[in-house]
Amino acid sequence: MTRPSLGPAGRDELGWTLDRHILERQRRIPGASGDFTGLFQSIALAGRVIASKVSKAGLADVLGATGAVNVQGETVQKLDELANNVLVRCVEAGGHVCVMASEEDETTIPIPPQYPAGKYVLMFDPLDGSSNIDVNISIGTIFSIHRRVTEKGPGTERDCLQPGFKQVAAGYIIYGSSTMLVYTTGDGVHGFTLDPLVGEFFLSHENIRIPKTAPTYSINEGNRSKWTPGVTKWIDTLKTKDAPGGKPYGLRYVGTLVADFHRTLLRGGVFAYPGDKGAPEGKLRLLYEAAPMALIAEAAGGAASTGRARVLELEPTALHQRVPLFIGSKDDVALAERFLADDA
Ligand code: AHM
Ligand code: MG
Repeated sequence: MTRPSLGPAGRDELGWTLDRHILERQRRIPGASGDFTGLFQSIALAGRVIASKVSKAGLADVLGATGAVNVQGETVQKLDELANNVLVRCVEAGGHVCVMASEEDETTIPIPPQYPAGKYVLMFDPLDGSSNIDVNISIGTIFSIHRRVTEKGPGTERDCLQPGFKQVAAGYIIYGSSTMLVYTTGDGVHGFTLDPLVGEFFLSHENIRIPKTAPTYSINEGNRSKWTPGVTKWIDTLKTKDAPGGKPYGLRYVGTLVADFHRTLLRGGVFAYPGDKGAPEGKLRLLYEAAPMALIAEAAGGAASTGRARVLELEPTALHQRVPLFIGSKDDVALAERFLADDA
């Protein structure tokens, strides 16, 4: 039987699966052990399981709260807990990671002693956008992968508290009108769409580049009374013809970081969750929200800032540390930084 020849990129009509994409990259690294590929496969499996639960959420008694409150003081939704458990279970036995950390767990998540400790560290927000779960609006999973810094044995918090530029890879899965996994290892950002019938992620968005600027801003305007003068002046300017391009910017805000970031990545513009008078450190968490998105933004040609500093250079001091975030098109983030300099 003859097989059709492969296309210019070495692909045929079967498409390019996530597994194959990662494997091809692994082969380019001399001496690669396959650990990273294995870890990625576990994360993708967790993503497929969570996507399947999310898509049936209204039918499967997984909506609503568990009655618990997490370390952040937020109500834990049943799907938060389910996604957290799925990720831990999918990854812990693989021997690829030495420790994990999650938005839902106060301390690091150890690897059970019956499994080998691997060389990577995985941190995640299992279900981002909790407030949108029960109303059928896009939610997501965010993940960040580091190499361990401790020598051997069980991983520790020290393995987690590394600056973002040291991430080996970062990505997110968006459970939207379709499920997509977007990731970077620092050189290029690639998006894969889940074919739910085949149960596989296929490459759909190769080498995503974020536009240099675009007329969209994304911020919770309800917090305006608490904003600093710099943030207020910046947003007010974006709404007038003094905005870049000479026309007012449009507003888009979902309230799920993964969804707001995904749109910003593909279309350009800027997403912001600033610090304010009540909470100068903002709302979003550095290690498993801001830093992974920052790695993706920069790898796509965009930028991520606290308003004063590059997110990827921050030295974390605590697992659940929060950080102000301005992320998206390079020129739009730079403009925010210029306005925020007034707050100094
Ligand atoms: P979560 O991880 O508990 O869902 O909280 C983080 C979410 C982000 O997804 C989103 O950008 C932000 O909180 C929205 O906050 P707000 O409702 O204050 O606008
Ligand atoms: Mg979150």
